[in-house]
Amino acid sequence: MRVTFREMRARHLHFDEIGSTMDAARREAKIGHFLLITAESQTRGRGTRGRPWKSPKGNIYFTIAVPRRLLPAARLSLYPLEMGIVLRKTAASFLPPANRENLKLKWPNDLLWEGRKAAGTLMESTADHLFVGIGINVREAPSITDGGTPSACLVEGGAAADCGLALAKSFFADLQSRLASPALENLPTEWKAKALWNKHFHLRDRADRPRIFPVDVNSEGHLRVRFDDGREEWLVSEYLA
Ligand code: BT5
Repeated sequence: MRVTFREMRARHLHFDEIGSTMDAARREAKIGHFLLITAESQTRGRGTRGRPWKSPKGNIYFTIAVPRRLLPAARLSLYPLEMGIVLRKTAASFLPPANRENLKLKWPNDLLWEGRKAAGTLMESTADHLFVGIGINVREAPSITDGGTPSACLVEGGAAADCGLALAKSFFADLQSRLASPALENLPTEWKAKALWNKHFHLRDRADRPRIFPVDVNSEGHLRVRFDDGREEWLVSEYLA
């Protein structure tokens, strides 16, 4: 019998401090369960490609284990964009309505407040689960000294200083209900409507950190960028700072 999203069991574990919610989620995930691990601080928070994620108290750090067998392959390719859409929408619901449009996406799923990074997403997977790890700066915007995008926190946008845990739980519920519905056919269009355009970024991991402008996102979720000399390129995975 095929088990549907709505029949899945959900579990939540909360920690004051932890190494990384990604590792806890890997330890605790059980086949067929949605799992939410939340933490108030992390001692070994990580970003993509081994980069550190500063995780002081005052913010929220969480990982969701999504049972992989419920994710059709076709949906997986656009999953990073879909995570960004859900993250932006959930976070925006914690801001006063007048400020919500200032929350934008940076490809593929960073959350920007007034152009600075307020949340980042890390995706890892095993044969049974996809792990979606999110760090949201609620009260603290740590200083960024390693060449990454400058940081922001949601309190700057009017969020309540103590909303972190509620936000993580709300994202968990929103993600489950989103995944229970079919993927939107126009997902890239939906993503593009909420992204920050008309602003340059740098390709952080390339020699001389060339400056680019994001131009478009295609049906596979790739980003087209324009260099200062007019050249254009499609990016599949790359860090924009
Ligand atoms: C990310 O990586 O943006 C993914 C971050 C995912 C963190 C969550 S927290 C819960 C779960 N458990 C974990 O251990 N990780 C996940 P990336 O795009 O590679 O960005 C990393 C870069 O962001 C760093 O090199 C810094 O430049 C910058 N950075 C570090 N801490 C930050 C913070 N708190 N706020 C904004 N930027 C930060």
